Amino acid sequence: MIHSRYYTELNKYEQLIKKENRKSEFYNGIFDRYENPVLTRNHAPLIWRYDLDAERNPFFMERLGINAVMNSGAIEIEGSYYLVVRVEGNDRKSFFAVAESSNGTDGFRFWDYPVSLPDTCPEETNVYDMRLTKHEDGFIYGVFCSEGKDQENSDLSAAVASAGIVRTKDLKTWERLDNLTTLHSPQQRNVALHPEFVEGKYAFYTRPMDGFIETGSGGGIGFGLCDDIAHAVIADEKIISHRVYHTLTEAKNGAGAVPIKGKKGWIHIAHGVRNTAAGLRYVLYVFATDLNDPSKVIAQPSGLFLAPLGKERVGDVSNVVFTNGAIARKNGDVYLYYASCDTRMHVATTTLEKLEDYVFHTPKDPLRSSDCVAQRCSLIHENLELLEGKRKEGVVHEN
Ligand code: M1P
Repeated sequence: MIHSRYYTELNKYEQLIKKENRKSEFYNGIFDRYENPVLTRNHAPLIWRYDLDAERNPFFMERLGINAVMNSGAIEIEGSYYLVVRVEGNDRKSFFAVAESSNGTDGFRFWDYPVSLPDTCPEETNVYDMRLTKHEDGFIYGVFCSEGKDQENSDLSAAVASAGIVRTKDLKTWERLDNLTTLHSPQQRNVALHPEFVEGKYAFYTRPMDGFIETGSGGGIGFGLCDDIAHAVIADEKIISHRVYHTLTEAKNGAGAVPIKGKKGWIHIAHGVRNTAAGLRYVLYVFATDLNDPSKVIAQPSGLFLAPLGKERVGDVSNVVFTNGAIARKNGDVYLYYASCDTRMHVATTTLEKLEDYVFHTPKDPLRSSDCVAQRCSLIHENLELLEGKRKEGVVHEN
């Protein structure tokens, strides 16, 4: 018999899924934020968490709880919005699950079963943060972090991260390919596959790291080519977005959503990390690369694009926003999916036109306070002149 409490919880669950999500009051002209997260751990279906049988579960307890839903790959297929979500169980292991919405901003509902990845790596303890690439070869690729214990290090927390690769056509059946090998980098995380061939090869954004947490000599977001996606080996990585002293990328950075093809360049929405007395702070930043040479940065606006705000600032790993998925629609709308604090998923919406305006017209970071003041004073001066001109004309407010 099904436990009677199930129906109460189901009612709450359905109310949550059906809750409309509206644009919030937040304004910066660049993107819109939304009032509610698009996914929380409460969006995990009841059948994932409870044993519904009243005899086996007389107190209707969660048997397999879900702790968080976060860092999701994103893709549009035939007008529907899909997130391949990193779901973290109460046991701290992550897995992937598909959540689907008809409008991209609310109504996300998980499919009944999570993704069952082919279990080809016995050393793999945890998987997370899948970037989805609709590649011109016809497949949808998922590149994710495959993590296992560092067997050569007696420190219990020592781990090794590498990039796992899967491909699918329907998000249901997944073929696992070899993990990526990078000849000059011992560890990799935040790897994403570029959607087009470059010089006839598969092109990856990488993040070379010496260790599991610290990137060490890994200088930033890398770029490398490989011939065979089924046995991907990158011999050379070129750093394209560097870590820079006293900027938001000082501690580390990493590729985020798979780059979006604009009119003037590839738009990259990445994350940058700085260290603070309160721990690491993760924000998003944007840069553009050349349409013909995606390894060449052609624009790099100053500063952060999106930072944790208000309720977004608190969670399992506070002061973090992280993206690994965006959807750019044919009509120019862009849906950026980001997680806050490794806890929940949000959406921000904008357009490709606005993103390009942002990336190509936001001033560069002058890198020194004195130059930043001069940069700001120049903006203030121009604005005051404009306002003064209008005042002389007798115009107080313009609509
Ligand atoms: O906890 C914040 C993020 O930390 C890692 O990102 P990075 O490799 O750049 O430090 C990732 O594990 C990511 O999942 C997590 O959100």
